[in-house]
Amino acid sequence: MFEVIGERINTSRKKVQAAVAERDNDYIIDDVKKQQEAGANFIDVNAGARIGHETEDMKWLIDTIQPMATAPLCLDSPDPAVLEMAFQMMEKTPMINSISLEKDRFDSMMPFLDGKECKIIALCMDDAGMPNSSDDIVKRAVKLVDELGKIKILPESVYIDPLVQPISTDNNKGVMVLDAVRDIKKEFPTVHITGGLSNISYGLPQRRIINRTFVSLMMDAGMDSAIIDPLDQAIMAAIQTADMLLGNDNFCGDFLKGVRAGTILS
Ligand code: THG
Repeated sequence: MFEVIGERINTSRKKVQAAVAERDNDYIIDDVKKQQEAGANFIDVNAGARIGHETEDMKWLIDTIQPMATAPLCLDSPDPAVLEMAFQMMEKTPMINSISLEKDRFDSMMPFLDGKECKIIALCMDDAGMPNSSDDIVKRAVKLVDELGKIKILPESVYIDPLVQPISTDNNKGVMVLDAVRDIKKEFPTVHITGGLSNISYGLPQRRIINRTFVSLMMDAGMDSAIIDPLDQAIMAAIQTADMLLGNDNFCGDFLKGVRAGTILS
């Protein structure tokens, strides 16, 4: 089953930032409900945008969301200390977003993850920066899966984020990540592939058609999860349709259910 990580609870979004600053529980609760109703399997929570307030904002968001959410949370921060604090508050097994091969981050994440039950997003990023080739992405993914295996985090709990880059800067960036995803799935059939998609269309007009065409291609390559806005009905319909076309929808049942519910339109 394709897993949708709902991205809306992120203080880089102006309305969420205002709601967090005002401690407006109702706004946050209502948004999470909408994401769940639209099919979010995880709720991403990112409090990184109010500089100097991340720890207290994250704590408040978790206190607000955790009692009402039916979906598990995806704790989103580059700061291992924030992730550790957030993890300690969890009542259900969360997803942690993220670890990478950047030395400082890697060295503080590994001891904290050791022995924990969680799903983990692993970014194909290291101290040299973003990957420059398909091989670069694959090598980093292999290293991440191997290292996480040493602390007993199995491939089926690992969500590799190959880091999608803008096609507007280099027309090879689409094929580069698609090829990498195929190779990673060949090496580790049970590992998950996730990530944000909207970077692909950065710098171009009509971004949503690019994003939803790209997600269909990524799904053929092996992507089985994405960090997206589940209230974007067109991308959700593209995902459901691609899932059916890839043979993952028995008797086209979910597709037909979506059509009857009015969420899948041509
Ligand atoms: N990989 C992983 N985690 C991630 C990302 C990723 N977490 C953060 C981000 N990328 C995904 N989340 C969001 C959340 C909100 C928006 C985009 C990505 C968003 N952006 C508006 C825009 O781009 O137009 C601006 C928002 C506003 O100002 O309201 O909404 O890649 N592992």
